[in-house]
Amino acid sequence: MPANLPPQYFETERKLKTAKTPQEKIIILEELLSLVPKHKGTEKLQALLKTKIAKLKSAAQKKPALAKHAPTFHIDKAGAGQIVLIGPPNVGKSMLIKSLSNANPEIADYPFTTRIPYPAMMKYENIQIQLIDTPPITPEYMEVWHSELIKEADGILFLLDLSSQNPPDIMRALLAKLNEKKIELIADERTIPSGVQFFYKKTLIVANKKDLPSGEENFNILKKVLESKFNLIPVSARRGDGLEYLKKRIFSLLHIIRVYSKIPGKKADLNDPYTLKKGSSVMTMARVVHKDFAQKLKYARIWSKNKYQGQKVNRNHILEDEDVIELHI
Ligand SMILES: Nc1nc2c(ncn2[C@@H]2O[C@H](COP(=O)(O)OP(=O)(O)OP(=O)(O)O)[C@@H](O)[C@H]2O)c(=O)[nH]1
Ligand SMILES: [Mg+2]
Repeated sequence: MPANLPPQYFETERKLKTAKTPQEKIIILEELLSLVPKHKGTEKLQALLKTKIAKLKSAAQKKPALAKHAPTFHIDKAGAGQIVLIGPPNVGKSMLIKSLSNANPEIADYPFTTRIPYPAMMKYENIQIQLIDTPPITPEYMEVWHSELIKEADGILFLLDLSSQNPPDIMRALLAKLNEKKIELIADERTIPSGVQFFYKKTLIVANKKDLPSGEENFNILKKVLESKFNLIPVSARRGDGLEYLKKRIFSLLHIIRVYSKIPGKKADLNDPYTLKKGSSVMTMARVVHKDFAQKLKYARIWSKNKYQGQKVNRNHILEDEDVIELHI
């Protein structure tokens, strides 16, 4: 019986030749398997594809965690914080980076377009936040450097594709994969549990491709399943929906505040904030401005959006976002 393979099968088969990692090959072979019409004439081909997938999967699992010459991709932090974008293949991670920054990463409609991490800077009001595009993660395989990158990040954006088959299942599988690497993603407002068992990482779920048919409907389904654990933000990286709101949420994910230093008698430079951890005091700011200031600090004057207009505060006063501070020594 003839196999009658669809033309799409042969197009996908061509991609197999350029696939470099076992992970890429598995995805392409699984795609091929889904394209094969299921009847007697294709039984041999189906079996062949399944064997190839099984072999690659078991080889990937046997691979030692740290190969002798494993590549490393540490990226130095820049700007007010470092956010790492992760997710399954083809969900639009690179397109989101492109839409949020001036970077120009490769974007394509096939999986594994991104092969190495790629840093970019996103402007948020008067600060810059570093975003890192990464290759996709699959339940089968994840590079050691990939988990290291996640462990070092100040926050995670986990992207899902609203037009894909079953985002909650994909997500569950990837969360389990991350757990294997001792990483636990948690909602941004949750307190980090004590104990050293896991690297807890504050995470926002970004549900992309809202512009595609049923995007909104699929988002509501996804939200119902995941909202007890995570905050979800619907966006279209391509059309731009939700991106301004996403930027605000990325800023809050970092748990930082911006404070401006002011010299007596002069205006503060509102384009040049110091970024400090939420909960920082006047003393922390003094230390960042200059170590002499910290030692000699007597008091500070504070101006804030709604509350203060030059009142004196002591060194333990807790600062809020956009406070203006005059340090007196
Ligand atoms: N309709 C629609 N398509 C999108 C959107 N974002 C990305 N895409 C498309 O989805 C495909 C994958 O986009 P990429 O940005 O390369 O996805 P990725 O997650 O970086 O993929 P990998 O690097 O392979 O993991 C491309 O064809 C994009 O044009 C979106 O918001 N809407
Ligand atoms: Mg990419």
